[in-house]
Amino acid sequence: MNSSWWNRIGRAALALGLALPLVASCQQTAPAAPASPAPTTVAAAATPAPALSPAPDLDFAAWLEGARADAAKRGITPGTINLALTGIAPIERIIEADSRQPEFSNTFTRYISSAVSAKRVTDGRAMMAKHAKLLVALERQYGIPGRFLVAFWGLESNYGRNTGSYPVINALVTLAYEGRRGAFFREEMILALSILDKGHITVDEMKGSYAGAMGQTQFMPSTFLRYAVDGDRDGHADIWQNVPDALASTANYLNKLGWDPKRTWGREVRVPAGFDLRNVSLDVDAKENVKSLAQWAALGVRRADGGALPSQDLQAALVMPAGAKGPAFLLYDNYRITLRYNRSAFYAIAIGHLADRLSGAGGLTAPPREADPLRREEVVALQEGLVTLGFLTTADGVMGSGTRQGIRAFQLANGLTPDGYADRSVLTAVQSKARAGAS
Ligand SMILES: [Ca+2]
Repeated sequence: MNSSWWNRIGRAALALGLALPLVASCQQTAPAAPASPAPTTVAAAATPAPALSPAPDLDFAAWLEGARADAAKRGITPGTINLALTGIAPIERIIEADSRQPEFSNTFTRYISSAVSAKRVTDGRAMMAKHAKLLVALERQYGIPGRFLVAFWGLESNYGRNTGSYPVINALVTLAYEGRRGAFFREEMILALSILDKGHITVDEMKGSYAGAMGQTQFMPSTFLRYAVDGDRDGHADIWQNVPDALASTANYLNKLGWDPKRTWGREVRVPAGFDLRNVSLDVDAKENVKSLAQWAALGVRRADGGALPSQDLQAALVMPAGAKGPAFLLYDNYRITLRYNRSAFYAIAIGHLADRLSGAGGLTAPPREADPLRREEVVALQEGLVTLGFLTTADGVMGSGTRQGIRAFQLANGLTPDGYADRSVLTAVQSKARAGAS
């Protein structure tokens, strides 16, 4: 099930540093150390052990033996296996961060004001100028305009500044051993070992996010092996330190995913008064109600500045990520390509908007709609009300397209603005109707 529209706290959040509070807060919830004789405690305090290494764990030792055998079977050299997999232990704060559910759903306004901040625009424009020659060459070779490459670079790693400080092999070992998607991370671990084997990077330099997304492009090892390229032709694809390698790898990835070089991503638009909101797509993939630009124009949709839509033969979906009171966007195929990089509607819109800003465009014209995000328990309460009223089948705490469809059906049945947007006013309305029905 898709859950990433409102409730996203994945790679983009990591790239933006939003995971830091999680790491900080997990120190408060760390279990107390087992009682031990006073002299031992004093000795331990005098010589602090590495904070992240738990006591030796026989289960883990056995697991690691299996992983080493697997790696050998897959052709990883003994030297790499010994160097990368000797003496490591699961990293506790990764396990905690991976198992914690976000307390709040995010809002589009909060997300975009952080992802496309004034500083990120200024820095990105400086990067456009600094790497102008490289960007022209990459567009010629891969068909991706430089403003998009720099936008991905900006959101993934703040232009190479936040590439993640976790040792990638150890992080992947941790999640493979104890995480919720063990098989996935075990395979990524094997692939990361093979990147070391190929000599692209050393094990000490192979850093990334706690979930194993690596370097300035935040590629998982599988993505690296399929798409990373050696932009400056020195024999290594170094997405960690080398800007030509990182940007060429992003360009190659987008090209292989099918980016249309002749089109942009979409655009902010305005809808006329009385616009029928049943035309809005509530799906993260923006595949609901796809129409031609001519059809949208006939429904009264115009550019954000009030001008007529381009007269091109283009298919587009209309989304309103902050509901009817927020901005509206028409989204094209390259928006869906962007979702393949990171499956979040907020992320994909932010990439397109940042790219526009980098080539000189101004901010969004619709006034930002700020509202406190719903807490997880409020999302569940909203869903339970919708279930009671027959507009939803299950309450799973995840604000996905099914829940937004349920909200819109409730709004339509009750004469409310049918934008499928979850906020406290719709929560109150749903709960009040559910109580009335029960009494
Ligand atoms: Ca290189």
